[in-house]
Amino acid sequence: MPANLTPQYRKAEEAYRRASTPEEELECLQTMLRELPKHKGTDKLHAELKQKISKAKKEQQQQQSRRVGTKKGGGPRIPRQGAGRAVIIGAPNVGKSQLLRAFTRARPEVAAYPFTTHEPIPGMMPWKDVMVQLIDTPPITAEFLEPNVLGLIRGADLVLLMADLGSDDGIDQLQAVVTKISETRTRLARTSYLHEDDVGLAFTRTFLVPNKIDVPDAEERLQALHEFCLFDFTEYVISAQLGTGLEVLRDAIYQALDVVRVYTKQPNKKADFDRPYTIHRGGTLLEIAEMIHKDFAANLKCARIWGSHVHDGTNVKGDYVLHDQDVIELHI
Ligand SMILES: Nc1nc2c(ncn2[C@@H]2O[C@H](COP(=O)(O)OP(=O)(O)OP(=O)(O)O)[C@@H](O)[C@H]2O)c(=O)[nH]1
Ligand SMILES: [Mg+2]
Repeated sequence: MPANLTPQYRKAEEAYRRASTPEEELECLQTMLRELPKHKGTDKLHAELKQKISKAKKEQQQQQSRRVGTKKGGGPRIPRQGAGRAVIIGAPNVGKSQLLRAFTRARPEVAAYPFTTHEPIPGMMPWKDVMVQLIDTPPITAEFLEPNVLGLIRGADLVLLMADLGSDDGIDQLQAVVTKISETRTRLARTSYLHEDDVGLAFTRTFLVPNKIDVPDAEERLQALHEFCLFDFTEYVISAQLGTGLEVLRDAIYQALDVVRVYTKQPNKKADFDRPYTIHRGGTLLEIAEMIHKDFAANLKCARIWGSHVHDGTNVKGDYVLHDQDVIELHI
C-alpha cells in the first residue's frame, strides 16, 4: 500500500467507487492519477490507473457509438436524493418491492410470481426529519443479473440483500445471488471499501435481510440459512408484509449512512428546522457551505454555531467539525 496518498486522491477514489457511468469513472481515475504521489511504492498503482483509464475511455467511446440511433439501455438514471442511498437486491419473489412499499410512498407492483420488477424503482424512506433513498431492483438469479443493478450496488451507501424465508428454495436462491455478484468487480461486504491493490474492485456494505418471518417454518429456514450460509453481514430479520422488524431496520439503514444533520439559520432569524442538510460524520463547516452554495464556500468569513458541543452562537472557522443537529449561521 503506497503511503501518503493525498486527501484529494482519497476523495476521488471514493467517488470512483460510487461512479455508475464510464464518464464518471474516467473523471475520477484521471484525478487519482494526477494526485498519486510518484515514488517507487506507487509504480504498480500508477500502471494500473493508466490501464483503467484507457479501458474507461474505450467503454465511453463504445457507449457513445451505441447511443447513436439506439435506445439507451438500463432505463433512466436515478439521481441521488436525500441523506444517502440503499439498494434492495435479491432473488425473485423475496419481497423487495414489498419492502419498498412498506418504507416509502413508492408503489411498485408486488405479485406472487417471480420477475415482477423489470427496472429499478426509487422511493424515499423517512427517518425522523430526513429522507433516505431506497431503490427496488429487478431480481438476480444464477442466469440473470442486469448490469445496471451492479452500477447501483457500486454507487450505493448500503445494500439490503433480501432472503426468502417463505420458500424451501430461499437458501439456494440467496447463495446464487451472492455467487453471481462475486463473479463481478462489484462485491458485497460487511463494510464499504476499495481493494487496495486491485483498482476497480469495489465492495459495498451489505445487510442481510431475511424476509417473511411471519410464515410457518420461517424460523427453521432461518436456522438452516445460518448453518449453510457463512456470511458475515449484519442481519435484520423482517416481515415486510406485517411490519415485523421494520423499525429496527429503518434505524439501522440511517445509522449505516454515518451522517450528521445540520440546520441553517439567517442572522437575527429563527433556525430552519424543516429540512436539515446531511453531511458525512467528520465533515466540516466548509464542506456544508459548499453544499449549500458555492458562493458561501468561496466567500465564507466566519460562522456561528448553536449545538451540543459549543456555547450558543460560538464563532467558528471553516475547519469546524460539525455535530449532529448543529445549527449554523454563515457569514460571507
Ligand atoms: N407472507 C409474506 N409474504 C410476503 C412478504 N413480503 C412479500 N411477500 C409476498 O411475496 C411475493 C413477492 O413479493 P414482491 O415484493 O413482489 O417480491 P420481489 O422480490 O419484488 O419479486 P420480483 O420483483 O419478482 O423480483 C408477494 O406475493 C408478496 O405478497 C412477507 O413479509 N410475508
Ligand atoms: Mg419486485
